[in-house]
Amino acid sequence: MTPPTTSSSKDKLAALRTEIEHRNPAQPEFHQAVHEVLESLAPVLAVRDDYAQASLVERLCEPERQIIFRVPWQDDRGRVHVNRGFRVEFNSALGPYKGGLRFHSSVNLGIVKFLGFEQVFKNALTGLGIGGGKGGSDFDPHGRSDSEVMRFCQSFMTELHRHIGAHTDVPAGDIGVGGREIGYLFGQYRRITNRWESGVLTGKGLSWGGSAIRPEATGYGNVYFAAEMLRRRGEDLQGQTAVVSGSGNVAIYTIEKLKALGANALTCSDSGGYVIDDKGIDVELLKQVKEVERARISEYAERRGASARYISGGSVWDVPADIALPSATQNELGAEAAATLVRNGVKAVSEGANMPTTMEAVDVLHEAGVAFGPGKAANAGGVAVSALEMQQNAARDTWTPARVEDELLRIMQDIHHTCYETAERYDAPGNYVTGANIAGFERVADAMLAQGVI
Ligand code: NDP
Ligand code: 2IT
Repeated sequence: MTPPTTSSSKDKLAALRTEIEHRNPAQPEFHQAVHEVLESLAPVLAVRDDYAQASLVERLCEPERQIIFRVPWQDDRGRVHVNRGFRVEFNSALGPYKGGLRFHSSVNLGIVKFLGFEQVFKNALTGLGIGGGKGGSDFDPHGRSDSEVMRFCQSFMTELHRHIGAHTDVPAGDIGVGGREIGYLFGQYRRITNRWESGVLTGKGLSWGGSAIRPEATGYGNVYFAAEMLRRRGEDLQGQTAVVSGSGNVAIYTIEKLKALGANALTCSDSGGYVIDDKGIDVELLKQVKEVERARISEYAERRGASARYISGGSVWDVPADIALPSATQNELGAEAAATLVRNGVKAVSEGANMPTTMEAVDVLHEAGVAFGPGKAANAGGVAVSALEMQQNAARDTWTPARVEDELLRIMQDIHHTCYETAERYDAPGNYVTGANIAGFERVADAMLAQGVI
């Protein structure tokens, strides 16, 4: 038999992509995530015929298990609502399924599958023994009272509890799911199972099994990753300006760490518009508005004084800055926005969100020589500290914030190094997309190969 070449592997991967699109209709985000990974794998398959023989890519693109369930709940006026719940247990070759829950009106099976697929590679890159999964619901928490959110979470967990466990599947937060929701979910799990199984969820409160630095981890980690990319280019964060999108968990702690490392975030955004603050975003005010009051960012601009303006609609990427950290949602940064960033002299783009940059936009950035950190590497700090939370829970231990943050920094530097080296090894110097996809793939593929056809 003739050994595969990069070009014959490319043809096979293209055919596989077509088949996956056909078998998973109407799931554009899942198709996009698969496309982006398969695009990187031809040179690996060309030298690893054993991967091809074992149909590893085919198996990796098919979730191990997909759970869809009804979530009925009552609002404060007694009206009954019916939402849909999802948990996609994508791959457990490296450890229990691990990944967040997203509550957002846009959630559907294709979105959960894209997130679960990304999570498999991201979790492999952390090196911490966690498989990949994702879940959530099309429940929209905006404007819902605390008790409505609690009743929803209780109903969601009433079904989800039978599928999860510290050694099986360990959910956490994502869009619309933060400390409050994890609390309600954990309470219901404990009540139903009569078990203090702290390792079943991560993102818990500090006094009941949570880890220091977990709320901060994704944003802090992304800033560490951006700093590493800049360091490779002989620069650091000192004095750099940044454009940040989003105003939730990831954006807030991105802005906080940028400041701590001498940079200045000029913007934040939500689905209504964006804020530009000439003095730099005041993170304490942002926390007050978003985390305490759960208000909109227009409120931030109103209270901040003359330095800040709220722009309804518009594109946050129009604001000139040295680095960009998209931290809201998928496909929020398209080719046109990328071209604007390049025109404005951006040096690095590092993804806090999952798949915020379209493939066309990534091409624009690569062509212009901009350092681009893909989410599965750059935002892995959140799930990495989740894995550290699981370690602490298993040992009934509590680490100091300094210890967790040291570990986080080391893990982010290690992920950066792995992606950089892997890209070099596969003749794509400086291409962190290639590096992250191949390095994540190799780790999962080797474990799957060793564990047989299952
Ligand atoms: P939050 O719910 O805390 O914040 C989400 C932010 O993004 C809000 O400002 C929200 O604005 C905005 N947003 C959400 N959906 C849209 C949309 N369709 N269009 C425009 N803006 C939108 O979520 P997180 O900060 O936790 O998550 C942000 C991103 O980071 C997501 O892609 C998530 O998958 C990713 N991520 C999160 C991790 C975590 O640990 N939390 C870890 C790794 C990645 P609005 O209120 O108007 O909806
Ligand atoms: O996308 C992500 O990595 C997360 N939402 C965090 C997952 C986790 O299990 O901490």
